[in-house]
Amino acid sequence: MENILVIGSSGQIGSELTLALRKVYGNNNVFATDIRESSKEITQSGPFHLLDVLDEKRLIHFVIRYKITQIYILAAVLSGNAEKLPLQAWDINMKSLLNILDLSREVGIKKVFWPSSIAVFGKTTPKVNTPQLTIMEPNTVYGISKLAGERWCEYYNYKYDMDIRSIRYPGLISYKTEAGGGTTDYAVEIFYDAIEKGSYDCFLKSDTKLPMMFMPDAIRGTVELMESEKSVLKIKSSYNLSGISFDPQQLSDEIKKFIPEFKISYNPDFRQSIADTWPQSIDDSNARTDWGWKSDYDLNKMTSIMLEEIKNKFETKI
Ligand code: AKB
Repeated sequence: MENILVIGSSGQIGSELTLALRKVYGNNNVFATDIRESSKEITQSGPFHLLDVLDEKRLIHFVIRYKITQIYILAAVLSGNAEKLPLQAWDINMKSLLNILDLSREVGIKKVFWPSSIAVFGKTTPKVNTPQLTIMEPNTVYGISKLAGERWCEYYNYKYDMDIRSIRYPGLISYKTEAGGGTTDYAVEIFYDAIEKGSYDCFLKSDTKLPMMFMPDAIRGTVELMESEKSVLKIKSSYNLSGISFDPQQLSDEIKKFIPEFKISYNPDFRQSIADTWPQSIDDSNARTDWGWKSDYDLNKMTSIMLEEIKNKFETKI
């Protein structure tokens, strides 16, 4: 039997991944934790505990008490926020991972999942169809912490023969929990403003093309990676994963197909210089070959679901 610990169940990924894991492993076997309260869907469908990943003593006590066998560590400070408080962000992003890696080695956790990001790439990386293995000189604190994290994951995998798995997520687009502090967040905010105000003032330039992914793809990809046989997984650091690539103008044009009067304006801020260092599209052939990854959602399908679901959200609030 598996007992799964999810750290960061209130965040954008955690709020959906926890529910998906409960479907696979059973509600009572997936322990949701965060430093803040999670949604009712999570707290009412299975165990939820307030837990700080930086509190090593409580963490180890928790893992032993609930006989945890797998850990998903999703707590992180994202790219935009990390630039505001670089040293704190580095501290949180690295300490949380290292606490889990070392605890997992000590108590013999079977599998660990840790999210990396397209932020591991930088200005000197080829921008189009960015390969799995390429120049990696990230120019943001978040990117530096993710690249260092990948190296630590690979190190623990080889040195201690552990099973730590990871994905370099593109910008994630979802409607259940809003993103917070990232550079790709515009692609979530735009849907809320399109419905609420009929317009959006974008903090990136119109032609800033970035790799993105609809959350259902990201969740399925994560579960599929974690369910794969260890022997097929050749990448021991983190897998490139590709969904949809688009720029703000293309997203706005797609929204206009559903809301013809929608208007977009552009007012780039500090996040533009972060986005300028990231790839435009990702080559995920290693993930396709090793564990059969394939994305399901294109721009049109994602836009139509996002608009529908966010409209429902506003209507049920009224
Ligand atoms: C961010 O924008 O910081 C994140 C990411 C691409 O990892 N969404």
